[in-house]
Amino acid sequence: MINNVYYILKEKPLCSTLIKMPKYRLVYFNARGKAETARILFALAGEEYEDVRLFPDLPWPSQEGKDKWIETKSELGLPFGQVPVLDVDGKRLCQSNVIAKYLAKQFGFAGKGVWEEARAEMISACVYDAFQKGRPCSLEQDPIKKAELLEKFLKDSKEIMDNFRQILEENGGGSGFFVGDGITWADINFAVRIDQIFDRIGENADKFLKDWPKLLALKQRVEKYPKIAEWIEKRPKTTR
Ligand SMILES: N[C@@H](CCC(=O)N[C@@H](CS)C(=O)NCC(=O)O)C(=O)O
Repeated sequence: MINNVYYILKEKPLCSTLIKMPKYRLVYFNARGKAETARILFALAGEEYEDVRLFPDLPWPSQEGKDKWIETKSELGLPFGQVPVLDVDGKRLCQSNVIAKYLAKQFGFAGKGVWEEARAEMISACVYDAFQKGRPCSLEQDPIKKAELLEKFLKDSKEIMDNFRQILEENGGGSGFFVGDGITWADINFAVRIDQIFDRIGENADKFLKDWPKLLALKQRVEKYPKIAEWIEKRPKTTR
């Protein structure tokens, strides 16, 4: 029954060699949203996983989609009733940043040592907070209130971008990454989540970032990693 609502993007037999590889399954809606950082980490690491997308044929947001979600979610075994959920050999994790950090540690993109790991986590938490601020605007239906919320979000975001710029520049001048000397899940989170929220509010993240050229260059650096670029090219095209 549950399998009928799943869209399995890739269904390949997992490693059958002598080394037992963990079997990963990532469950989310048919959107980039809070699952995309994890998907990019899988792409960057070249790791197999099942990209499970719930109700790909139902429009979202719609009453039909919401009804189907309420009807189905109790059957999915979600630890706290929300997605994304990562299933690792039948054990489950929720919370997008926890999932991303777990995968980053598994695949070597969490930062080197305790301090870099903590900095990457700090930046990811700030990315989450910064872009959650766009949600009221993205959900508002009244055009006048929406315009007011958009103005406030863009104004608040300018201050936050200055903070991100400063943190980036503190790390060797700002032409590398947020933490250490290589890409971490913090850079990926920044690049992914800014696109996602700006798309949701009908704005363009790259256009907005023109006033912070080093942040724009960081985003483009992340997107140009060959394995990431390949995933961006082939992933399902979704509006959010
Ligand atoms: N803090 C959580 C929030 C998860 C969340 O809000 N998930 C939404 C989808 S983006 C959800 O499951 N909504 C359906 C529901 O709450 O019933 C995270 O980062 O994973």
